[in-house]
Amino acid sequence: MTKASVKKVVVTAALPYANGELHLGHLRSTYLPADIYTRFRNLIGDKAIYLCATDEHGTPILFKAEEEGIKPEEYVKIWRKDHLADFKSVGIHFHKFYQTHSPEHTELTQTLFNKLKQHTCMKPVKLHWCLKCDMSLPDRFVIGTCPFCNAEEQYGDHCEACGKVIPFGELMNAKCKKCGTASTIKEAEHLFFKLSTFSSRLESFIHNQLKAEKEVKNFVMAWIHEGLQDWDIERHISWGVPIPEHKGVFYVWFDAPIGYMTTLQKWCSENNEKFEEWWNPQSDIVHFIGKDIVYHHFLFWPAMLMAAGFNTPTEIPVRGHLRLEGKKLSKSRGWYIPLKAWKGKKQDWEYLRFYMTWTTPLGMKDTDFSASDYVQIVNGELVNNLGNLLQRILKFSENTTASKIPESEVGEVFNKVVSLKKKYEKVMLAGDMQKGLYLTSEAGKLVNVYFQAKEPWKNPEIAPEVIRTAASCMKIITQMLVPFLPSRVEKISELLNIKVKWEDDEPLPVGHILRKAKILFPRITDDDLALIKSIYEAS
Ligand code: B3M
Ligand code: ZN
Repeated sequence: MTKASVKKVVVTAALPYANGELHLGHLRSTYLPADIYTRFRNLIGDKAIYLCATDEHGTPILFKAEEEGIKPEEYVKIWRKDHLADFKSVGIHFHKFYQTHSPEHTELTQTLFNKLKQHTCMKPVKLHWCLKCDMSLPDRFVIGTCPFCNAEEQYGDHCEACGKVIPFGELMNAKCKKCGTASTIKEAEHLFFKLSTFSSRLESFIHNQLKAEKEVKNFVMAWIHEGLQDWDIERHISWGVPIPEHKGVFYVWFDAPIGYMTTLQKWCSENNEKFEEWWNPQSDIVHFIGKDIVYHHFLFWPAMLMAAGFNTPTEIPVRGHLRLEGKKLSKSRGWYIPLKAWKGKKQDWEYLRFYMTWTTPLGMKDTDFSASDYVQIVNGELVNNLGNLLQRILKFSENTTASKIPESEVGEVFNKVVSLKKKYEKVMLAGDMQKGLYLTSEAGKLVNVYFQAKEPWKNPEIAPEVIRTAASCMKIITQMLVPFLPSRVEKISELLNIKVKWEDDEPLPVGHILRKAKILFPRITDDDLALIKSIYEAS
């Protein structure tokens, strides 16, 4: 398996707002699959970088900073630090993690705007206005009923129930979020991006170019067919990227995706690389997102790129929401698992990665985190299957050949494992980490069955074949585990005394020395289960 051509791969994950705790929902839909994907692309010999940043503008942040009586600059700094520590605690490795409130980002946003200016225009808008607070009420400052689906308690810009973007002033029964006063309408003029003129280009891009799940594409196509509205990109608040030659700042969703580029530019400047060599039609540009921001990534962002003369993303993998023990997450009610709590309860972050991947399909389907399911899956599929296999191989060879790979042919099961690895490469390239993990586990099961069926402890004449075959299979399985369990893989490699090389499909050489067995995968205990449940059950 040698690589025909090395691709440059820019992997991004949706930029987390710098205004609240990260939890397992974020990890599962976005940050973990993107991390695994990047590690996989590097494993197979591509040049992949994983970029992210805090999304620091917008009204919610301004609102919360005001509530806490600190400057928004100070406020986002606190959360940026918090996010970075949280990501680290579960092995999420970014090549660069930057921020949207930065001089580079302001400059790039304004440059990009200047390039697409001819696709903007001024239009009259109706602003929600609070007479009592004497201010306009953009986005999160106003709350009311969605004009499309009648869901109540929605913010002014985006309905969480139907996923649609709500045009300015059209939220119904609107009230000031701060003081509850019914809003009045004020006429004004705002800057609009002419999204409607991109309908047919977007349609063909999504249909013919973009790699994404069919169900997501269908969803987006329906929006296009209903007719796209031009997009109000101007706000009058004191926090954001100033619009050149205008009074306002950009709507946060205009500048946020440009943060992907800002971070790439920053990484390039720190690593002696050229932006144009990474953001171009030959490279892969892959945006990992959760399903609630499909509209922004499939429509606004590609249209902005087309308008400004940049190439569009190659692929947008989307994943659904996480529930907890069958119920919707609720931060206000404490019904969620913060990343911090996982670490706080001293739970294994790689076991978490394993479980989250095992239970997360590609596509919009929502799935559940259940503590007892977690224990069952990890103890069954990882500890019993893969962990015990490693243990068994090392112990048996220690007792039989003093840990030396003996002279012998390799059993047929080795070829089967190598062919599973080939399937794995295909599904992982298609962004389906769950299937990749299933194939890895299937390989482990095959080898366990082989070991068991041969009964080498009863049949010494077969022992050399079993040792060489099983240990060689374990080498291939270790390669497949790299993206999922980066830290364990280092330890397994030490025990097998190997260096992971993806293109190496050979059995271990005769005479190779294995190390002594060590427990790398302890079982999750009932105490652990109780600790995990204590994170949310008291609430
Ligand atoms: N900050 C987070 C969200 O809506 C938002 C993503 C921006 S990605 C450019 O999930
Ligand atoms: Zn008010």
